[in-house]
Amino acid sequence: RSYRVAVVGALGAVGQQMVRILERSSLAVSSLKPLDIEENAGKQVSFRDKMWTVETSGKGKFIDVDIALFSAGAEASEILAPIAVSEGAVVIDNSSQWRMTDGVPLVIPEVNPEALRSHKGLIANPNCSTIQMLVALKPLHDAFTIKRVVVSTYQAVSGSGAAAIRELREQTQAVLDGRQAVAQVYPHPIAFNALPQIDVFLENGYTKEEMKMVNETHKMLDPNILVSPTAVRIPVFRGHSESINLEFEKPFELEKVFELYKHAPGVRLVDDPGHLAYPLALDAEDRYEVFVGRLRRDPSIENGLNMWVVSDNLLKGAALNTVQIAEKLVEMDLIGR
Ligand code: 11C
Repeated sequence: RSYRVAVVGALGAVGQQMVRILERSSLAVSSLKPLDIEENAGKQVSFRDKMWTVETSGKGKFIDVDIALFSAGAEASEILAPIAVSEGAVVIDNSSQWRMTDGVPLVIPEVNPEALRSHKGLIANPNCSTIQMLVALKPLHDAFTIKRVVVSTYQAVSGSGAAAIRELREQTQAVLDGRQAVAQVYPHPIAFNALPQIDVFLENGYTKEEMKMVNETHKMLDPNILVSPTAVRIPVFRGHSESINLEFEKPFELEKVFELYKHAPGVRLVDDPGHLAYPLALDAEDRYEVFVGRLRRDPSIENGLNMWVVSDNLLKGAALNTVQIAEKLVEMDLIGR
């Protein structure tokens, strides 16, 4: 069987990656329908040696679609995802709109694929910083039971989309030229800076990005894990890095952690301090894996571990995980019609 696939937001930073990842995947795609905002209608998208014309998204556009990959933002998704589902498509949504809604599976294929079985047409793709953290945490939680996570993120500007990528480039050039850096996307200059704010502040003093890491971890991995997050934007174009401190319930051997990571799905271990080898954002670009390294026992508590985790936020953090969910749905025979 082959599938008719739509990509909503096909010309955005993540949407373009979705088309590329889909092109490389083994999914049998009989047609691609790129959908985007009105001003992009009529543009062409190349997919598997053919050009496909961009149309505006809206009512009636999903009647001939089996799988719709959404990356058009939460507002668009709120309106369009229910329309697509009612027209018979299975929607995999990359926005934050539906992630915490009861009855909507939130899925990382390496972590909780079984949650897909209960889907009712809509599946949510998690936040990028949560995805890479949980791919790294899952094998350790299974082995030693994680009690508490303290995580600090170092996030790339591409997480905020194409305008933020331009902003970092322009501000960097301005500073090097001795001109004033103009901030538009972020509330402060991002060039040569580190901003301890990602997304808006909530009443509890945490940002929305930080609370996504808490809530999504509880929904996908274990509601009993305590999560203490700080999310920081840094002047890197692509690839989120995370410093993660774990406290386990059970005692553990460091060698066992290395052993687990040698075989963990979706993980690539890069940990050779003798040769100055550890995960780097620059090395993660355009790669599918979650890179794990700097593994070391936390000397300040009994069963503690420190680590450094890096992944391409546009791929495993977004487009790749979405396509992998589609592949999993097909593998598990969960796409009806
Ligand atoms: C960032 N994590 O890097 C965000 C981007 O909830 O899908 C993704 C926002 C989301 O800014």
